[in-house]
Amino acid sequence: MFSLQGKVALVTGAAYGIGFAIAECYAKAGARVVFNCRSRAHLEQALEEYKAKGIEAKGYLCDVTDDRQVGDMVADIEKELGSVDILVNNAGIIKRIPMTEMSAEDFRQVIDIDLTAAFIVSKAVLPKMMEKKRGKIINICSMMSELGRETVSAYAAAKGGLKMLTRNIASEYGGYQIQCNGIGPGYIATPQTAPLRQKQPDGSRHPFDSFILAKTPAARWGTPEDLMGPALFLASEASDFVNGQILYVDGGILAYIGKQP
Ligand code: NAP
Ligand code: GCO
Repeated sequence: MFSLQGKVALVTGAAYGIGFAIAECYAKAGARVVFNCRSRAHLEQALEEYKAKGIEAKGYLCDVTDDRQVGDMVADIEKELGSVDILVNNAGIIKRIPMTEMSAEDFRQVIDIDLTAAFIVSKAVLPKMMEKKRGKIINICSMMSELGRETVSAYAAAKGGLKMLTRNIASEYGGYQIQCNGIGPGYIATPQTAPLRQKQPDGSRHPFDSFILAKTPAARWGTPEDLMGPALFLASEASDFVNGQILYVDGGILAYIGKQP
């Protein structure tokens, strides 16, 4: 039920971090994995790292906000490996800037990568999924699909939008036996969150790091590997009647009011 044997899986932005762990897990479940990123250095290093794990991943230099580059990549995947059975819209960025100081250009860039790109890549793979009458799209959402906090207005707007794009794809294409679900990771230790965990000059924890430990019932940061099981579930036959859901993988953050004083 959890096998991905014979499936082609495209995980965007899987050069490192959460995407890399999801792609690794899919490869171990039998899928042929494809990823993309923007930096050639990241691409080459990732290819080495996949190889070191015994995974034959195919990597593309492709910016997910550019529909021409995405179209070329998807056409090439279809030619080389066959059409995409599983798409994970994982590529994302964050800009932590107070809203009153943020330029509209910065705001648009976050929306472009974290939201519009999921539309662009999904649109590129949907026609073949509709032809085959099966397919899985998994959007990597966030705590910020539900919650706000200081400095992340663009990110929260994008991830809130991505939750609704997920529900809309499920609504619009569910009849083709295509499932579109989201994963909402909690606070996961990756390069994206490294600044929030940086040690203080005196060696103590960053105040945000301590805040997250207190706010998470599991009392730890998540790891990219924590996303493997949920991502496999949503990519496999095991979730064929699950559609339009966001699975929060957050160590319990969203269930918790916070430590009493
Ligand atoms: P990360 O460590 O910063 O990795 C991001 C990946 O996306 C890299 O491979 C990056 O490679 C690629 N990327 C960025 N912009 C791209 C673009 N325009 N086109 C193609 N690739 C692009 O991030 P992460 O922490 O693993 O996060 C992965 C996803 O999970 C993101 O959507 C993030 O918002 C979400 N998320 C993260 C956390 C967390 O706590 N870490 C929690 C919830 C949700 P290049 O730089 O080479 O392009
Ligand atoms: C932040 C973090 C978050 C996480 C994640 C939470 O600055 O608050 O970077 O946004 O990355 O998305 O689920």
